[in-house]
Amino acid sequence: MDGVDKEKVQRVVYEMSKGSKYFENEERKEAFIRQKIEHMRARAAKIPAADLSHYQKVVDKRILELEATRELSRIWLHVDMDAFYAAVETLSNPLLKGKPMAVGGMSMISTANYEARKFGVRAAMPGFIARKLCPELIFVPTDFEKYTHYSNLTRKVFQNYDPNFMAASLDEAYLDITEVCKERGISGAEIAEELRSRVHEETGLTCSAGVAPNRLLAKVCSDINKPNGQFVLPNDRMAVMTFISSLPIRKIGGIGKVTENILRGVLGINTCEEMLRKGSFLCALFSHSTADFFLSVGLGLGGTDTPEARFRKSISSERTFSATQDTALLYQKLADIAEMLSADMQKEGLCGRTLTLKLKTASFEVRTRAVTLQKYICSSDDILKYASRLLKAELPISLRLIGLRVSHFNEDKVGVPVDPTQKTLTTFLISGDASTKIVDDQSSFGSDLSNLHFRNDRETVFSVDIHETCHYEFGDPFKSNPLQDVDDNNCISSENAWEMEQIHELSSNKTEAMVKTADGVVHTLKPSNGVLWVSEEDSSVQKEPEDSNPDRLNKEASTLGNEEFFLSNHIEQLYWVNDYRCSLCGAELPSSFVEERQEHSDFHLAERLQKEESGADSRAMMPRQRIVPQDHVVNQRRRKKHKSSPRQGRHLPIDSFFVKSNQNF
Ligand code: DCP
Ligand code: MG
Repeated sequence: MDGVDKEKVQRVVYEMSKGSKYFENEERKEAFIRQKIEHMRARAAKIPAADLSHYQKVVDKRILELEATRELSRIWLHVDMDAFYAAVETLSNPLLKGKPMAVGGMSMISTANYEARKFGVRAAMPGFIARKLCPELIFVPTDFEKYTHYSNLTRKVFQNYDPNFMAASLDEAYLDITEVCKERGISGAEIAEELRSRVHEETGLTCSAGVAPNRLLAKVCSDINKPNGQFVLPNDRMAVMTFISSLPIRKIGGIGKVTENILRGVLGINTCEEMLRKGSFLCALFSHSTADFFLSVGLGLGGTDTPEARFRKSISSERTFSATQDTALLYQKLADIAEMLSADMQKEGLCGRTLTLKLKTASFEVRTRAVTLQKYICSSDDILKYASRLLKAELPISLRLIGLRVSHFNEDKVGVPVDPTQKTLTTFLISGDASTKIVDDQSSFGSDLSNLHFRNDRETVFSVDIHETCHYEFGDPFKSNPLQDVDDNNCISSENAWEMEQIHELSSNKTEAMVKTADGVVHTLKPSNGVLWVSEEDSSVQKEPEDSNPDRLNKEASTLGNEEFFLSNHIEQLYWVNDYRCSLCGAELPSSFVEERQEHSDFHLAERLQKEESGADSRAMMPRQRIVPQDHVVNQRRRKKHKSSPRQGRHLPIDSFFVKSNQNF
């Protein structure tokens, strides 16, 4: 915060905490990071020039592929309440207004109002240090019922702008405002203004908002004009690249202190743009998912899909490639996609009668063309026949992506599950990853049975953007933590570039193979639907649950003692065996059940922390209801009985490491 005397704050924190267990732990962690940086630096220095130029080629290719996935047609809004707990407490007690106050106690505070922040008081700081920094500081105990009440009021407002908004915590949410902007013919900035004033009317609280083409950027933007402000990043590639060029990496959700230190210490990377310049080293030193995440950050890419109801209404497949206008090549790609889609449909016993062609032109314009047929189709010949007609009408054209979707299923067909997401886990394994197929419930197509009905939409109607060669979605708070290998000392060594190449190779050859990476893990690579499914055979290697909070490990690292951290991370860390079974309790959850997985891993985390901690604070999140398979609902109910506060692990139980506490008063 501007105006904070940082040196004074550092000095006070140092003096107050010196000698405590917390302090010792911090020192151990720093020593460990320093050692790790040295080790990685030495490895970086030894990479032969020839290897680096090879990695550069791999990176250049990957950047093109990632660039082709850029989606600029959605408008995302991230909203974050200002000093949430403190503001709620001030509402109930107006005498607190204008005075420095913190919510929490002597051992730890949850947040502080902006008056207190001027003194360097901040969330997760022990209260006795906060009081030293600001002797006038008023402490108010936490009251989660109140925060939940106000959170619910804000959510009622969000609902009006995006009924499927994603709540990221009690005071944060992501809204896809594309449709509301279109319907009302107003800009994202205007929606943000309106939403903020409605939140204020309903609650008496202020919030800040960020508007951007994807969630990753929207979150960064909501922080820029805090408190009670907003920042809009236009849906324009140049604007995004300019914005990202000087953005410090730490501003990105998912890049915490440890990652920041490593990237800075090893490769001198400070800004997001530098990720691209150091791409060959990133590729050489990190696993392909981590390198991909870094590269996508350098390009300002982030999540744009809207995970909606889980009942499958459509199935699709798409491929990204370097832009081409070679007609023969385009037809060949179309044939490949038709074949993959048909195979996937047949595996699931699906037949549909609306076929949609999605095209992304060389200039990133997205077009969709759809046809509703009189008969249900599922063979590759049929799909190709109608898809070719749709494509023909667009020629000549230069494209970088083709996608096909089939919807309007014949659900009465014998043996076809009404909800195909309820298929057995064996089917999940055999068919690869359910998440690689696009699950869509936006099948608002014409239902005219009598005519062959063509539609021309100049909009993106595919709800999930997938990549040809990679099943990760990068840097998204709702998805995986691609930084696992940064923060847990498991960096895959330089062979991973080779692994990356293998993956690319495989996805085009449609074969299946085993790849052994330098860390000795055998990965089975299965191309499915144009996306590779990677399953780790060696269960001793930890894989971050797909859904965990991106910054959790950073938080854990700064929360737990080193021993605890490694214990948690290497022994008790939850991961998904064969990508669907929980390594800790055997519960089965396919990877497409992102929020359920999040909840599940949080349950284990809470369970573990309950054992480790005496008293923990909570930043409880109200998980939103999803339609899930029956067996999952049963498991979930069973689990919920035990679950007291699923998010207890999100914030720092610093107090358990402070033994000095009251002696300073
Ligand atoms: N919180 C917590 N422990 C933390 C961080 C936050 O208990 N380490 C709680 C208190 C916050 C609420 O979560 O009020 C929301 O967190 P934010 O990070 O959004 O912080 P604030 O809303 O307090 O402030 P800001 O204005 O910076 O968003
Ligand atoms: Mg907030």
